[in-house]
Amino acid sequence: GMVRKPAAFISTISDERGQELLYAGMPISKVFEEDIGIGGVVSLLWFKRRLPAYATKFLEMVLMLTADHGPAVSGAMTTVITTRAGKDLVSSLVAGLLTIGDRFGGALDGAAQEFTRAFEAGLTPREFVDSMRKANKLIPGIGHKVKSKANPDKRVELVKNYVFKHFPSAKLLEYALAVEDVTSAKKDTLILNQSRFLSSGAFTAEEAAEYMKIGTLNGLFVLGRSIGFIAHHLDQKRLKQPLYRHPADDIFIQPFNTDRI
Ligand code: Q5B
Repeated sequence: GMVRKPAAFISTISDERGQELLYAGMPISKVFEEDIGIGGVVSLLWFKRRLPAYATKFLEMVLMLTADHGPAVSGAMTTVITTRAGKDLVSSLVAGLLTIGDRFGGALDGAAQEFTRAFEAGLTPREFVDSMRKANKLIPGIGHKVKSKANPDKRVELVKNYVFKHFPSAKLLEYALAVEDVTSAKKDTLILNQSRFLSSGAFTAEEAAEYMKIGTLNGLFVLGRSIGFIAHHLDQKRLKQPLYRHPADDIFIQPFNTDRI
C-alpha cells in the first residue's frame, strides 16, 4: 500500500491546521472563555498542560517582577546603546538579550540544579557553600551588584511570601534561604536573588530535572525582561537620542609596555 513520507520534523505544542488554533490541544476560544491569562498560555505552550492556578499566577508574577530593573543593568544598557546606534527594534532587543547568561539574569536553571543536587545529597547549607568554594564555582542565584541584606530586593521578598503562602511545598526555598544565611554572613551582598518554581509541587522530580536542563527557568527571565528591553528601545527612539559614545575619562587605558614592540 501507500507509505507515508516520514515527517521532516515533529512538533507537539500547537496546531493551526483546523478551524481553530490549538495551544496544547486547547482551542483559542476556550483560552479566552476560561480566562487562563498569560500564565495559562505559558503553561500550555511550555509545559503542554494546564498548571494549577497557584502555579500560573506565580508564572505571571515572575514575568511582572522581571519585566525591568532600570537602565543600568547589562542588558538594558546594551539595548539602549544599540538603539542609539540607529538599529531597529529586533536588533536592539536581541543585543540586550545576548547579555543574559551565567552572571546577568541567566542563573535560574543553574541555581535550581545546584540547590536541588545539594539538597538531595543531604548536604548542610554550610557543606554546600564549602563544596562550591572548593570546586572554585560561584553559587548561581546568590549575589547581587547593589542589593544586600541591608538593602533587600523587594522582588525576592514578594516571591518568597507568595511561595510560602501558596505552594504546597517550600522545602527547597527554605534550604536556599539557609544557604543565603551562610553566604550573607560572609558578605552582605551574597543574598538569594531569585526563587524556586520547579519545586512548587506541580512537577515530578524527573520533569523538574528535565526542565532545568533545557533552560526553562532562564526562559522566564528572557521573556519577562524582553518587556523591559522593548520599553528601553521605544524610550530612546521617542527621546531621539543620538549615537552613544562612552566618555573617555570613564575609561582607564593602561600605559603600554613598549619594550615588547
Ligand atoms: N561571591 C551577581 O558579583 C554577581 C558569589 C560569591 C559564592 C556566589 C555574582 C555572581 C552568581 C550568578 C547570579 C544573577 C555577578 C544576579 C541579575 C538580574 C538583576 C541585575 C541587577 C536584574 C555579583 C565578591 C566576593 C568574592 C566572590 C564572592 C560573589 N558571588 N561566592 N557564590 N554566587 N553570582 N547572577 O558584586 O573572597 O572577596 O574574592 O556571579 O546569580 O543578574 O539588578 O543588577 O534584575 O537586572 O561583582 O537583578 O554574585 O561580586 O564578584 O566582586 O565578589 O563574593 O568570590 O569573594 P559582584 P564579586 P572574595 S541578579
